[in-house]
Amino acid sequence: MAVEDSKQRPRPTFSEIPTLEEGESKNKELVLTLPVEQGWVASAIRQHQGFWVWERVLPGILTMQEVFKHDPNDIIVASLPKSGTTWLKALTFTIVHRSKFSFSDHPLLKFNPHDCVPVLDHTYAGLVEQNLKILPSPRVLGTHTPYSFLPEIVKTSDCPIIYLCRETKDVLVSFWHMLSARNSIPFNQAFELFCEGRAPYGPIWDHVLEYYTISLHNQKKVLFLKYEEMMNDPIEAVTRLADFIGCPFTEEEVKQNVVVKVVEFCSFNKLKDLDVNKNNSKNDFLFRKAVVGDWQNYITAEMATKLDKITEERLQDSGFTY
Ligand code: PAP
Repeated sequence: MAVEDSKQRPRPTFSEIPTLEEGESKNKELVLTLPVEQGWVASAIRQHQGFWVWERVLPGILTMQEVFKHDPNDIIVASLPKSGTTWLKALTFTIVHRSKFSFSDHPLLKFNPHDCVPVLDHTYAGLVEQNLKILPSPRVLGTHTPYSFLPEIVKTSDCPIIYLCRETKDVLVSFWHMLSARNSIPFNQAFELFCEGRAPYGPIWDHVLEYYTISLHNQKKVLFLKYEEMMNDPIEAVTRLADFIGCPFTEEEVKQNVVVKVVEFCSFNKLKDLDVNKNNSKNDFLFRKAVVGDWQNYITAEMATKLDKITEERLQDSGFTY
């Protein structure tokens, strides 16, 4: 099994991620000249072509644009961080490779979804060691980059892209929990930066709208999914996902409950309780609560009104609502 052949290397925690100076990228000099925001403490973010990206990741994204070797069978899963990426990766990987791997002997029982579906941005930034050549075919590849930052071949070829978005306030709360486990950025500070659009991969509304717009104009290119809808009806989402990537469930599979089995296999409780994900503090932020509307426990009504108003303004005329 190709995934098993790879050397399992722990995913780095924030504190273990090498600094830009230690990372390998010929684009780092360029990145260091870009506008900077230091407020996120974990790492600076730099502004490039309208978007803010971690300083240590952006050189990798620029390198990826130049050297990415596309396989015609590639499938891309894209999202803003904390939008349900881990879930989408698990589902897509399981659906695509369902004839290869049985549920009882499956890579996801031994590897975190991010090891089965690498984040291209981090791989090209040298932040994770992942040999893209040994992934089972078709490769499922992840990214947090805006659509406009994707390698040209990904945009111009038939490569399908699945995008998952999540309600802004829940993304912020999930994101802040991930960061606060590693540094002490106060929630209010994170909130203000978020509102100003100065958040990693933000402004988040622009990120969502880029993919949303493509999904409207080219339904074969981008499948646009919403976390809340998936939580509400995962069977429907999984069925759409399988149809979109060209491996629909057969009548026989439906009769044998394969769709339900995929949903259960990739469910929050199932993944969270696996040893590979459980006994590993760095996975805590990947499997935290998975509750729609958890923001209500952290964001005051006044803050919610402010962020909702900004969201409404930023999405105005786009036709998109969360
Ligand atoms: P990442 O950007 O670090 O990869 P990502 O997977 O996008 O994180 O988002 C993590 C969120 O998805 C967590 O939300 P929370 O902080 O509000 O709890 C996590 O709990 C949730 N999540 C992870 N796996 C699943 C799943 N199988 N089903 C539903 N939600 C999930």
